[in-house]
Amino acid sequence: MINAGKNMDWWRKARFGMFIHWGLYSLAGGWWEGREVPFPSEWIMKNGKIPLKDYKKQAGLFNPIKFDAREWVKIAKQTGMKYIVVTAKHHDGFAMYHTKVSPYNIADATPFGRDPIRELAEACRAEGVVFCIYYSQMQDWEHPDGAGNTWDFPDEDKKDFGRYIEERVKPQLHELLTNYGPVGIMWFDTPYEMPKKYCEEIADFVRGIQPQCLINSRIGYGLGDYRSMGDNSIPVASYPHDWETPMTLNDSWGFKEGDDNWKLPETLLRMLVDINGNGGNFLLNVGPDALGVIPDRCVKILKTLGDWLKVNGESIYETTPAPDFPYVLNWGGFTARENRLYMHVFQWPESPYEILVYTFKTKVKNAYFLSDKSKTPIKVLQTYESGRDEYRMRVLLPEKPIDSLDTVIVLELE
Ligand code: FHN
Repeated sequence: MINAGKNMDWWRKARFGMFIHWGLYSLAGGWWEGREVPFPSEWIMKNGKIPLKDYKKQAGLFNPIKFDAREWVKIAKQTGMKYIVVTAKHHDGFAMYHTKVSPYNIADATPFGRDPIRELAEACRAEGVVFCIYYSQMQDWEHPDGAGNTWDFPDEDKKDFGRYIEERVKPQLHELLTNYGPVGIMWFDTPYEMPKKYCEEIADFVRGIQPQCLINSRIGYGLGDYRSMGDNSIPVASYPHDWETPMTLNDSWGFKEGDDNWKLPETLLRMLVDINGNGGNFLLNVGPDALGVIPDRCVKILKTLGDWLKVNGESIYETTPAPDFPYVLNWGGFTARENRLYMHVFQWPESPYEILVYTFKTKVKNAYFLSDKSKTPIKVLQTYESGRDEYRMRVLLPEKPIDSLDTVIVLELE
């Protein structure tokens, strides 16, 4: 990516963040006039071709009285997430903050009347979590010149995309970058066929106001600081630039009534390790409901991850891919930090309870379970293979795993 290196330090150390999709669509929850509109819920307006005048009426009913920014940030923190990316404006064009650019915003158009983005920014600062903003720069289904709304504004010839950028995007970005303190990432989305000129202008505009603010690759044309992989997609090998995988916890990004396809904690943990082990960050999404509550089931899953990270976080944060380790491993994977390699064992071996590891160029001087404070040594039998100039090791394990999710073994290298 373009600016790789610049300001990436905090991001590279973080490894795990929370994505939050929350907007007017959370009220409909994927259903319109008694009919389920196909996934995902934040696309309900477009997928259901809902006329803007009808969709807008939801604002009068949107009153998330249970919203508590501190609570959300605490959930993220207890899960071990180091940054939060929250939707300030998604494709529907409704601003979830108090913008003066348009009355179509949560503070002016709803009975709630508050500015959740401000409250979240403050809560993040208080809790030491990096505050980041999602902004849909191309699609805006409310602005007549924005992209995507072909049912209310069918006449493409009448659209002036440049006017939308000047009237809506830049003034809103200006507000978001000047009224809410330092922003860790300005997270853009779906640039599709957006002309390069506007992408460059927006990137320069953001950097002109907050030079330290990172921009993800969905700004388009390789102008970002790091690569956002496709939604829910994890590359199978390490990638030569900084990258991040955005992932849903169930199937929808926004809250969807009846979407119970929750991923299991063990699945998510394996994803976290696979992503970190290949040098990426994991941005895991939650979709709070219309009252402002992160669903219970979701909180429970996150708590399991958080409990594991409290014990094993050393093997995740600030890690890099393990050097010289090109093989796909069926038992789990590696992360690395300084002179330590972390073996994440998801699949415990059957008798004789040992894992064979090779291709290490350096000898292991000590091995122990990360959760074992006394660091009782684990037996590792090592043989040097001069032909291949590497060590072949047998890591001898007890019969049962120490952790039912992922047992981490530290290999301290000489
Ligand atoms: O269209 C959006 C979608 O609603 C969601 O915000 C995801 C998150 O990465 N991004 C787009 C699709 O890639």
